[in-house]
Amino acid sequence: MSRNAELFDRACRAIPGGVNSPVRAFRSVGGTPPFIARARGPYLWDAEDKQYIDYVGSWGPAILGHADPEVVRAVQAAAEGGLSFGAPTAAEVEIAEAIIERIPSIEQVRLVSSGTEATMSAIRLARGYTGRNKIIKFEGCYHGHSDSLLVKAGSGMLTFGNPSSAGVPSEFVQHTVVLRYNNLADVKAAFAQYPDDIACIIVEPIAGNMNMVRPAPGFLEGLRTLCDQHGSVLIFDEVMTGLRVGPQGMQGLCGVKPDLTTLAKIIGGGMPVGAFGGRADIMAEIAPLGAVYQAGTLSGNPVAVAAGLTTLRRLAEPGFYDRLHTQTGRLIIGLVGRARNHGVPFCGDWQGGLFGIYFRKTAPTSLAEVSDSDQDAFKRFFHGMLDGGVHFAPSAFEAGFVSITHDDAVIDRTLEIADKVFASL
Ligand code: HOZ
Repeated sequence: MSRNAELFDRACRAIPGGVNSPVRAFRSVGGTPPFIARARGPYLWDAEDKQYIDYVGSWGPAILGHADPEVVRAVQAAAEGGLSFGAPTAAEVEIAEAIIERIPSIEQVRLVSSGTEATMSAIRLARGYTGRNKIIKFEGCYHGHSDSLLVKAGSGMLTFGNPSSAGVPSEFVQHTVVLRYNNLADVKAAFAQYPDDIACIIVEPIAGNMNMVRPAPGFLEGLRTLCDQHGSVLIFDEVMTGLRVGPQGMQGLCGVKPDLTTLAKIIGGGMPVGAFGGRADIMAEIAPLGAVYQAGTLSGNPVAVAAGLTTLRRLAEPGFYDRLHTQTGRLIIGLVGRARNHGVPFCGDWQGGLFGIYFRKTAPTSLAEVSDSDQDAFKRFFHGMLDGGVHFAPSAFEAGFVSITHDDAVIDRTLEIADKVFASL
Protein backbone atom coordinates (compact mmCIF):
# COMPACT_ATOMS: atom_id res chain seq x y z
CA MET A 1 0.00 0.00 0.00
CA SER A 2 1.32 3.48 -0.87
CA ARG A 3 2.08 5.92 1.93
CA ASN A 4 -0.81 8.20 0.84
CA ALA A 5 -3.23 5.26 0.79
CA GLU A 6 -1.96 4.06 4.18
CA LEU A 7 -2.47 7.52 5.69
CA PHE A 8 -5.95 7.80 4.15
CA ASP A 9 -6.84 4.42 5.58
CA ARG A 10 -5.74 5.52 9.05
CA ALA A 11 -7.44 8.88 8.60
CA CYS A 12 -10.75 7.21 7.69
CA ARG A 13 -10.64 5.27 10.94
CA ALA A 14 -9.91 8.35 13.08
CA ILE A 15 -11.62 11.22 11.24
CA PRO A 16 -15.06 11.11 9.54
CA GLY A 17 -14.41 10.55 5.83
CA GLY A 18 -10.69 10.87 6.55
CA VAL A 19 -10.71 14.67 6.22
CA ASN A 20 -11.29 17.79 8.27
CA SER A 21 -13.19 19.59 5.47
CA PRO A 22 -15.36 17.62 3.02
CA VAL A 23 -14.10 18.66 -0.45
CA ARG A 24 -10.61 17.40 0.43
CA ALA A 25 -11.91 13.80 0.39
CA PHE A 26 -11.93 13.41 -3.43
CA ARG A 27 -15.47 11.96 -3.19
CA SER A 28 -16.65 13.59 -6.40
CA VAL A 29 -13.56 12.75 -8.46
CA GLY A 30 -12.74 9.39 -6.87
CA GLY A 31 -9.34 8.13 -5.69
CA THR A 32 -7.19 8.82 -2.68
CA PRO A 33 -6.14 12.36 -1.79
CA PRO A 34 -2.40 12.94 -1.50
CA PHE A 35 -1.37 13.78 2.05
CA ILE A 36 0.66 16.97 1.97
CA ALA A 37 3.96 16.93 3.81
CA ARG A 38 5.31 20.39 2.90
CA ALA A 39 4.92 23.28 0.50
CA ARG A 40 7.03 26.10 -0.91
CA GLY A 41 6.21 28.76 -3.50
CA PRO A 42 3.96 27.23 -6.19
CA TYR A 43 4.75 23.64 -5.13
CA LEU A 44 3.39 21.00 -2.78
CA TRP A 45 5.07 17.71 -1.86
CA ASP A 46 3.06 14.74 -0.65
CA ALA A 47 3.90 12.06 1.88
CA GLU A 48 5.68 10.08 -0.91
CA ASP A 49 7.75 13.14 -1.79
CA LYS A 50 5.97 13.61 -5.13
CA GLN A 51 5.99 17.25 -6.22
CA TYR A 52 2.89 19.04 -7.52
CA ILE A 53 2.35 22.47 -9.03
CA ASP A 54 -0.44 23.78 -6.82
CA TYR A 55 -3.50 25.70 -8.08
CA VAL A 56 -5.47 25.41 -4.84
CA GLY A 57 -3.23 27.61 -2.69
CA SER A 58 -4.93 26.49 0.52
CA TRP A 59 -8.23 27.55 -1.16
CA GLY A 60 -7.12 31.14 -1.44
CA PRO A 61 -4.75 32.40 1.26
CA ALA A 62 -1.45 31.48 -0.46
CA ILE A 63 -1.33 34.49 -2.81
CA LEU A 64 2.40 34.96 -2.10
CA GLY A 65 3.02 31.25 -2.69
CA HIS A 66 3.44 28.71 0.08
CA ALA A 67 5.69 29.38 3.07
CA ASP A 68 6.76 32.82 1.92
CA PRO A 69 9.99 33.42 3.87
CA GLU A 70 8.99 36.89 5.08
CA VAL A 71 5.60 35.69 6.31
CA VAL A 72 7.21 32.70 8.03
CA ARG A 73 9.71 35.00 9.79
CA ALA A 74 6.88 37.29 10.95
CA VAL A 75 4.99 34.30 12.34
CA GLN A 76 8.11 33.03 14.14
CA ALA A 77 8.79 36.44 15.66
CA ALA A 78 5.18 36.88 16.79
CA ALA A 79 5.10 33.37 18.29
CA GLU A 80 8.24 34.16 20.33
CA GLY A 81 6.30 37.01 21.92
CA GLY A 82 3.33 34.88 22.95
CA LEU A 83 0.70 32.84 21.14
CA SER A 84 -2.53 34.40 22.37
CA PHE A 85 -3.46 36.99 24.97
CA GLY A 86 -7.22 37.46 24.80
CA ALA A 87 -6.52 41.17 25.13
CA PRO A 88 -5.98 44.04 22.64
CA THR A 89 -2.68 44.37 20.75
CA ALA A 90 -1.04 47.09 18.63
CA ALA A 91 -0.78 44.70 15.66
CA GLU A 92 -4.53 44.20 15.45
CA VAL A 93 -5.00 47.97 15.30
CA GLU A 94 -2.43 48.08 12.52
CA ILE A 95 -4.16 45.39 10.47
CA ALA A 96 -7.57 46.99 11.00
CA GLU A 97 -6.12 50.30 9.75
CA ALA A 98 -4.52 48.55 6.78
CA ILE A 99 -7.84 46.94 5.80
CA ILE A 100 -9.68 50.26 6.14
CA GLU A 101 -7.03 51.98 4.03
CA ARG A 102 -7.26 49.33 1.27
CA ILE A 103 -11.03 48.95 1.05
CA PRO A 104 -12.80 52.31 1.10
CA SER A 105 -16.28 50.93 1.93
CA ILE A 106 -14.88 49.64 5.23
CA GLU A 107 -14.93 52.36 7.89
CA GLN A 108 -14.61 49.97 10.83
CA VAL A 109 -13.71 46.32 10.97
CA ARG A 110 -13.93 43.47 13.50
CA LEU A 111 -11.52 40.52 13.31
CA VAL A 112 -12.74 36.95 13.78
CA SER A 113 -11.11 33.57 13.12
CA SER A 114 -12.72 32.29 9.90
CA GLY A 115 -14.85 33.22 6.92
CA THR A 116 -17.80 31.35 8.43
CA GLU A 117 -17.65 33.52 11.54
CA ALA A 118 -17.34 36.65 9.41
CA THR A 119 -20.47 35.96 7.33
CA MET A 120 -22.49 34.64 10.27
CA SER A 121 -21.67 37.79 12.27
CA ALA A 122 -22.34 40.15 9.35
CA ILE A 123 -25.80 38.59 8.86
CA ARG A 124 -26.62 38.92 12.56
CA LEU A 125 -25.44 42.52 12.44
CA ALA A 126 -27.61 43.29 9.39
CA ARG A 127 -30.61 41.80 11.17
CA GLY A 128 -29.87 43.71 14.38
CA TYR A 129 -29.32 46.97 12.51
CA THR A 130 -32.50 46.75 10.42
CA GLY A 131 -34.71 44.95 12.95
CA ARG A 132 -35.76 42.63 10.10
CA ASN A 133 -35.69 38.87 9.65
CA LYS A 134 -35.25 37.78 6.05
CA ILE A 135 -31.97 37.45 4.17
CA ILE A 136 -31.42 36.93 0.45
CA LYS A 137 -28.68 34.61 -0.77
CA PHE A 138 -28.02 33.11 -4.20
CA GLU A 139 -27.95 29.49 -5.41
CA GLY A 140 -24.41 28.15 -5.61
CA CYS A 141 -22.92 30.89 -3.44
CA TYR A 142 -21.29 29.57 -0.29
CA HIS A 143 -20.96 31.75 2.78
CA GLY A 144 -19.59 29.29 5.31
CA HIS A 145 -21.37 26.64 7.31
CA SER A 146 -23.65 28.53 9.70
CA ASP A 147 -27.25 27.24 9.84
CA SER A 148 -29.16 29.97 8.02
CA LEU A 149 -26.70 29.97 5.08
CA LEU A 150 -26.64 26.24 4.32
CA VAL A 151 -29.45 26.39 1.80
CA LYS A 152 -28.66 25.64 -1.84
CA ALA A 153 -25.07 26.43 -0.98
CA GLY A 154 -21.99 26.01 -3.14
CA SER A 155 -18.56 24.48 -2.50
CA GLY A 156 -18.60 21.02 -0.86
CA MET A 157 -22.39 21.07 -0.56
CA LEU A 158 -22.72 21.39 -4.31
CA THR A 159 -19.86 19.01 -5.02
CA PHE A 160 -21.70 16.26 -3.16
CA GLY A 161 -25.06 17.10 -4.73
CA ASN A 162 -26.64 17.87 -1.35
CA PRO A 163 -26.83 21.64 -1.29
CA SER A 164 -28.91 21.95 1.89
CA SER A 165 -27.54 20.40 5.07
CA ALA A 166 -29.20 17.89 7.36
CA GLY A 167 -29.28 19.01 10.97
CA VAL A 168 -30.70 22.44 10.21
CA PRO A 169 -34.31 22.72 11.42
CA SER A 170 -36.60 24.21 8.76
CA GLU A 171 -37.52 26.99 11.21
CA PHE A 172 -33.86 28.10 11.16
CA VAL A 173 -33.91 28.70 7.42
CA GLN A 174 -37.47 29.95 7.00
CA HIS A 175 -36.08 33.47 6.72
CA THR A 176 -33.47 32.59 4.08
CA VAL A 177 -34.69 33.50 0.59
CA VAL A 178 -32.64 31.72 -2.09
CA LEU A 179 -32.60 33.21 -5.59
CA ARG A 180 -30.77 32.59 -8.87
CA TYR A 181 -27.37 34.29 -9.27
CA ASN A 182 -27.37 36.98 -11.94
CA ASN A 183 -31.18 37.14 -11.97
CA LEU A 184 -32.32 40.61 -10.89
CA ALA A 185 -35.96 39.82 -11.70
CA ASP A 186 -35.87 37.21 -8.90
CA VAL A 187 -34.55 39.84 -6.48
CA LYS A 188 -37.21 42.38 -7.46
CA ALA A 189 -39.91 39.75 -6.95
CA ALA A 190 -38.54 38.92 -3.48
CA PHE A 191 -38.62 42.59 -2.47
CA ALA A 192 -42.18 42.83 -3.81
CA GLN A 193 -43.14 39.83 -1.67
CA TYR A 194 -41.38 41.04 1.51
CA PRO A 195 -41.08 44.82 1.07
CA ASP A 196 -40.28 45.58 4.72
CA ASP A 197 -38.67 42.42 6.01
CA ILE A 198 -35.45 41.90 4.04
CA ALA A 199 -32.53 42.65 6.35
CA CYS A 200 -29.82 42.06 3.79
CA ILE A 201 -28.61 40.58 0.56
CA ILE A 202 -25.39 38.58 0.86
CA VAL A 203 -23.59 37.87 -2.39
CA GLU A 204 -20.19 36.72 -3.65
CA PRO A 205 -19.49 39.59 -6.07
CA ILE A 206 -17.67 37.06 -8.25
CA ALA A 207 -18.98 33.64 -7.28
CA GLY A 208 -16.11 31.30 -6.45
CA ASN A 209 -17.86 28.36 -4.84
CA MET A 210 -19.75 27.04 -7.88
CA ASN A 211 -16.55 27.28 -9.92
CA MET A 212 -15.91 30.94 -10.89
CA VAL A 213 -19.00 32.80 -12.14
CA ARG A 214 -18.82 36.49 -12.96
CA PRO A 215 -21.65 38.89 -12.18
CA ALA A 216 -23.61 39.86 -15.31
CA PRO A 217 -23.36 43.55 -16.26
CA GLY A 218 -25.74 45.51 -14.01
CA PHE A 219 -26.34 42.67 -11.50
CA LEU A 220 -24.34 44.10 -8.59
CA GLU A 221 -25.46 47.64 -9.42
CA GLY A 222 -29.08 46.40 -9.39
CA LEU A 223 -28.60 44.81 -5.95
CA ARG A 224 -27.23 48.10 -4.66
CA THR A 225 -30.22 50.05 -5.99
CA LEU A 226 -32.77 47.60 -4.59
CA CYS A 227 -31.11 47.61 -1.16
CA ASP A 228 -31.14 51.42 -1.17
CA GLN A 229 -34.80 51.54 -2.19
CA HIS A 230 -35.84 49.11 0.54
CA GLY A 231 -33.48 50.04 3.38
CA SER A 232 -31.71 46.66 3.28
CA VAL A 233 -28.02 46.06 3.92
CA LEU A 234 -25.85 44.91 0.98
CA ILE A 235 -23.13 42.48 2.08
CA PHE A 236 -20.33 41.55 -0.31
CA ASP A 237 -18.80 38.26 0.75
CA GLU A 238 -15.23 38.86 -0.42
CA VAL A 239 -13.74 35.98 1.56
CA MET A 240 -12.43 34.61 -1.75
CA THR A 241 -12.22 37.72 -3.93
CA GLY A 242 -10.95 40.19 -1.32
CA LEU A 243 -7.36 41.22 -2.11
CA ARG A 244 -7.24 38.41 -4.70
CA VAL A 245 -8.98 39.74 -7.79
CA GLY A 246 -7.55 43.23 -7.26
CA PRO A 247 -6.16 45.47 -4.49
CA GLN A 248 -9.65 46.43 -3.27
CA GLY A 249 -11.32 43.14 -4.08
CA MET A 250 -14.20 42.96 -6.53
CA GLN A 251 -15.78 46.13 -5.13
CA GLY A 252 -12.78 48.10 -6.37
CA LEU A 253 -13.19 46.65 -9.86
CA CYS A 254 -16.96 47.01 -10.23
CA GLY A 255 -17.35 50.32 -8.40
CA VAL A 256 -20.33 49.11 -6.34
CA LYS A 257 -19.98 49.99 -2.66
CA PRO A 258 -21.46 47.44 -0.25
CA ASP A 259 -22.59 48.38 3.26
CA LEU A 260 -20.71 45.47 4.80
CA THR A 261 -17.87 43.28 3.52
CA THR A 262 -16.65 39.92 4.78
CA LEU A 263 -13.02 38.89 4.40
CA ALA A 264 -10.82 35.93 5.39
CA LYS A 265 -8.13 33.79 3.69
CA ILE A 266 -5.56 36.32 2.34
CA ILE A 267 -5.88 38.71 5.30
CA GLY A 268 -4.58 35.87 7.48
CA GLY A 269 -1.68 35.03 5.16
CA GLY A 270 -2.30 31.29 5.72
CA MET A 271 -3.30 31.53 9.38
CA PRO A 272 -6.92 31.42 10.62
CA VAL A 273 -8.39 34.93 10.32
CA GLY A 274 -11.67 36.40 9.16
CA ALA A 275 -13.12 39.90 9.33
CA PHE A 276 -16.31 41.80 8.73
CA GLY A 277 -16.51 45.53 8.34
CA GLY A 278 -18.24 48.41 6.65
CA ARG A 279 -20.28 51.51 7.45
CA ALA A 280 -19.45 52.89 10.88
CA ASP A 281 -23.13 53.47 11.75
CA ILE A 282 -23.85 49.78 11.14
CA MET A 283 -20.68 48.57 12.90
CA ALA A 284 -21.72 50.66 15.93
CA GLU A 285 -24.48 48.11 16.56
CA ILE A 286 -21.88 45.44 17.47
CA ALA A 287 -21.09 44.76 21.15
CA PRO A 288 -19.66 46.39 23.23
CA LEU A 289 -21.08 49.53 21.50
CA GLY A 290 -24.39 48.01 20.46
CA ALA A 291 -26.77 45.18 21.19
CA VAL A 292 -25.62 42.68 18.53
CA TYR A 293 -23.36 40.18 20.29
CA GLN A 294 -20.24 38.70 18.73
CA ALA A 295 -17.02 37.46 20.39
CA GLY A 296 -14.07 35.05 20.09
CA THR A 297 -11.16 33.91 22.25
CA LEU A 298 -8.76 33.78 19.30
CA SER A 299 -10.13 36.83 17.44
CA GLY A 300 -7.23 39.07 16.42
CA ASN A 301 -4.76 36.34 17.38
CA PRO A 302 -1.25 37.89 17.37
CA VAL A 303 0.43 35.15 15.32
CA ALA A 304 -2.31 35.16 12.68
CA VAL A 305 -2.31 38.95 12.55
CA ALA A 306 1.46 38.98 12.00
CA ALA A 307 1.06 36.69 8.97
CA GLY A 308 -1.78 38.82 7.63
CA LEU A 309 -0.02 42.15 8.09
CA THR A 310 3.12 40.94 6.34
CA THR A 311 1.02 39.60 3.48
CA LEU A 312 -0.89 42.87 3.13
CA ARG A 313 2.37 44.83 2.97
CA ARG A 314 3.67 42.64 0.16
CA LEU A 315 0.46 43.00 -1.83
CA ALA A 316 1.01 46.75 -1.89
CA GLU A 317 4.23 46.36 -3.95
CA PRO A 318 3.86 48.21 -7.27
CA GLY A 319 2.63 46.04 -10.13
CA PHE A 320 1.69 43.08 -7.92
CA TYR A 321 -1.85 42.66 -9.25
CA ASP A 322 -0.93 43.36 -12.88
CA ARG A 323 1.64 40.59 -12.72
CA LEU A 324 -0.75 38.21 -10.96
CA HIS A 325 -3.49 38.84 -13.54
CA THR A 326 -1.02 38.35 -16.41
CA GLN A 327 0.24 35.05 -15.01
CA THR A 328 -3.28 33.71 -14.42
CA GLY A 329 -4.18 34.77 -17.95
CA ARG A 330 -1.14 32.95 -19.34
CA LEU A 331 -2.41 29.78 -17.66
CA ILE A 332 -6.03 30.10 -18.82
CA ILE A 333 -5.28 31.22 -22.39
CA GLY A 334 -2.75 28.39 -22.64
CA LEU A 335 -5.20 25.76 -21.35
CA VAL A 336 -7.97 26.94 -23.68
CA GLY A 337 -5.60 26.85 -26.67
CA ARG A 338 -4.39 23.35 -25.90
CA ALA A 339 -7.93 22.04 -25.34
CA ARG A 340 -8.98 23.55 -28.65
CA ASN A 341 -6.04 21.88 -30.44
CA HIS A 342 -7.40 18.54 -29.24
CA GLY A 343 -11.05 19.34 -29.98
CA VAL A 344 -12.10 19.35 -26.29
CA PRO A 345 -15.06 21.65 -25.47
CA PHE A 346 -13.44 23.78 -22.80
CA CYS A 347 -13.20 27.42 -21.74
CA GLY A 348 -11.90 29.51 -18.87
CA ASP A 349 -12.07 32.87 -17.15
CA TRP A 350 -9.85 34.70 -14.68
CA GLN A 351 -9.48 37.86 -12.64
CA GLY A 352 -6.31 38.64 -10.70
CA GLY A 353 -5.29 35.37 -9.07
CA LEU A 354 -8.72 33.68 -9.31
CA PHE A 355 -9.75 31.45 -12.21
CA GLY A 356 -12.42 29.11 -13.49
CA ILE A 357 -12.05 26.25 -15.97
CA TYR A 358 -15.16 24.73 -17.50
CA PHE A 359 -15.75 21.69 -19.68
CA ARG A 360 -18.32 23.54 -21.79
CA LYS A 361 -18.12 25.94 -24.73
CA THR A 362 -18.88 29.23 -22.93
CA ALA A 363 -18.24 30.58 -19.45
CA PRO A 364 -21.25 29.90 -17.20
CA THR A 365 -23.41 32.70 -15.82
CA SER A 366 -25.48 30.64 -13.36
CA LEU A 367 -25.44 27.49 -11.29
CA ALA A 368 -27.60 25.78 -13.90
CA GLU A 369 -24.94 26.43 -16.55
CA VAL A 370 -22.09 25.29 -14.30
CA SER A 371 -24.02 22.09 -13.58
CA ASP A 372 -24.43 21.59 -17.31
CA SER A 373 -20.66 21.23 -17.87
CA ASP A 374 -19.09 17.83 -18.65
CA GLN A 375 -18.30 16.47 -15.17
CA ASP A 376 -16.80 13.24 -16.49
CA ALA A 377 -14.33 15.11 -18.66
CA PHE A 378 -13.41 17.21 -15.61
CA LYS A 379 -12.72 14.07 -13.56
CA ARG A 380 -10.47 12.58 -16.25
CA PHE A 381 -8.67 15.92 -16.65
CA PHE A 382 -8.27 16.27 -12.88
CA HIS A 383 -6.72 12.82 -12.44
CA GLY A 384 -4.53 13.17 -15.54
CA MET A 385 -3.16 16.44 -14.20
CA LEU A 386 -2.67 15.06 -10.69
CA ASP A 387 -0.78 12.05 -12.06
CA GLY A 388 1.33 14.45 -14.10
CA GLY A 389 2.10 16.53 -10.97
CA VAL A 390 -0.46 19.35 -11.11
CA HIS A 391 -2.87 19.88 -8.23
CA PHE A 392 -6.25 21.41 -9.14
CA ALA A 393 -9.26 21.55 -6.81
CA PRO A 394 -10.92 18.11 -6.72
CA SER A 395 -14.31 19.39 -7.88
CA ALA A 396 -15.81 20.99 -10.99
CA PHE A 397 -17.59 23.38 -8.59
CA GLU A 398 -14.53 25.11 -7.17
CA ALA A 399 -12.50 28.02 -8.51
CA GLY A 400 -8.71 27.86 -8.86
CA PHE A 401 -5.92 30.05 -7.48
CA VAL A 402 -2.63 31.33 -8.85
CA SER A 403 0.09 32.84 -6.64
CA ILE A 404 2.72 35.43 -7.47
CA THR A 405 5.30 32.60 -7.47
CA HIS A 406 3.66 30.90 -10.49
CA ASP A 407 6.21 32.19 -12.98
CA ASP A 408 6.37 31.51 -16.72
CA ALA A 409 8.36 28.29 -16.26
CA VAL A 410 5.80 26.89 -13.78
CA ILE A 411 2.87 27.76 -16.02
CA ASP A 412 4.56 26.45 -19.16
CA ARG A 413 5.27 23.16 -17.39
CA THR A 414 1.56 23.01 -16.42
CA LEU A 415 0.59 23.57 -20.06
CA GLU A 416 2.91 20.82 -21.29
CA ILE A 417 1.25 18.37 -18.92
CA ALA A 418 -2.24 19.65 -19.85
CA ASP A 419 -1.49 19.16 -23.55
CA LYS A 420 -0.92 15.45 -22.97
CA VAL A 421 -3.99 15.16 -20.74
CA PHE A 422 -6.31 16.94 -23.24
CA ALA A 423 -4.96 14.63 -25.96
CA SER A 424 -5.99 11.62 -23.86
CA LEU A 425 -9.56 12.73 -23.05
N1 HOZ B 1 -14.54 26.07 1.51
C1 HOZ B 1 -13.39 25.70 0.73
C2 HOZ B 1 -13.75 25.57 -0.70
N2 HOZ B 1 -14.43 26.65 -1.30
C3 HOZ B 1 -12.80 24.42 1.20
C4 HOZ B 1 -11.85 24.58 2.30
C5 HOZ B 1 -11.05 23.31 2.62
O1 HOZ B 1 -11.55 22.22 2.43
O2 HOZ B 1 -9.92 23.42 3.08
